[in-house]
Amino acid sequence: MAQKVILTLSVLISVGLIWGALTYSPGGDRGDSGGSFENAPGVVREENGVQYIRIVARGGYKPSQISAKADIKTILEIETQGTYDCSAALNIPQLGFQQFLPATGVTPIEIPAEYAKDSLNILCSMGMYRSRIDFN
Ligand SMILES: [Cu+2]
Repeated sequence: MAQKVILTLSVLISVGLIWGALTYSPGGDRGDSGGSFENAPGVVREENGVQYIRIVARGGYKPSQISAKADIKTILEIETQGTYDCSAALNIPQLGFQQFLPATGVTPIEIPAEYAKDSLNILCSMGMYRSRIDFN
């Protein structure tokens, strides 16, 4: 009888361990929910009721994930730094925006408040490099 109890207990413990291992996800994997995502300093700032988002385009877009405030006039500042790769061929499909950026400089792109919701994808013309802004 005692053996049966011990067997049942060890089965329960094993199941618990396996379940734990399967459902454990190391920090950083937050899926698409945004919410608690922390931006690096200097990426998003607000001045006089306008939100500014700074993205560096060079061999990709950095940062690749940005959390921003929704429903506020937003200006993307796309910074190029001797950018000769295709991240200079900027494409923001949801805004119908497509432009070649200067190799070096800062290109401001206005996002009207009504577009500052859900998420916005920043892509190179081929869709190989990308960044995503989550508005919440
Ligand atoms: Cu590309």
